[in-house]
Amino acid sequence: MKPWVDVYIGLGSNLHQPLEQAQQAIKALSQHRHLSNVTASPLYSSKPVGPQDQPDYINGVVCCQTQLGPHDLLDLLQSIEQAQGRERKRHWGERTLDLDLLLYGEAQIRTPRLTVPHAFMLERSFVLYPLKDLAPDLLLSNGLSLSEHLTSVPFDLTILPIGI
Ligand code: A4P
Ligand code: MG
Repeated sequence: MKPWVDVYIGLGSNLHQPLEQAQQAIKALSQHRHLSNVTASPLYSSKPVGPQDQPDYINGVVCCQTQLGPHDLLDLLQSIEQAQGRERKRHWGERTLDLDLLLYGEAQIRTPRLTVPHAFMLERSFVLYPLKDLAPDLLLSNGLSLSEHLTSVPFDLTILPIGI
């Protein structure tokens, strides 16, 4: 039997009814037979990082367990992006749905298709604050706990009311 691994997935959307896109992605992850104990953070609205002439984003983080290997999990995430009409216009630009593999257990992965921990996660409030909602004591790759690291990351998000 393969071991179950705790994984964290970042969600982002700023096109075609982003809130519905995020909720639909959470539903797809929750119902997937290869994922268990799927838990979603609250959702947040955030100002775009990167080009500023694009709509605000909806962001959140999902935690779950899987026996899939990291590349099979990436395939699964990309298939959900495709199913929701994956549309990307430019690098760091607007997109229908972005599912990033943030953490795969404690693995450090660097292949042509996959960098884990996600390359920019330590700099991004829209990843770190929803991650803290799920796992405040998480130990980060810089040796700090998530809560310690967040003392130097300004909170610049708007939390959306629970239940939407
Ligand atoms: N890839 C490598 N590592 C990973 C990983 N850990 N998770 C590869 C997922 N994919 C990973 O992805 C390109 C390739 O990265 C994939 O095929 C996979 O093999 P992509 O999402 O199609 O690429 P992209 O659009 O060029 O950008 P990238 O670099 O993924 O963008 P980011 O870093 O995801 O940033 N502002 C706010 N407020 N909220 C956001 O969510 N998102 C972005 C996009 C920019 N600004 C934002 C937000
Ligand atoms: Mg991405």
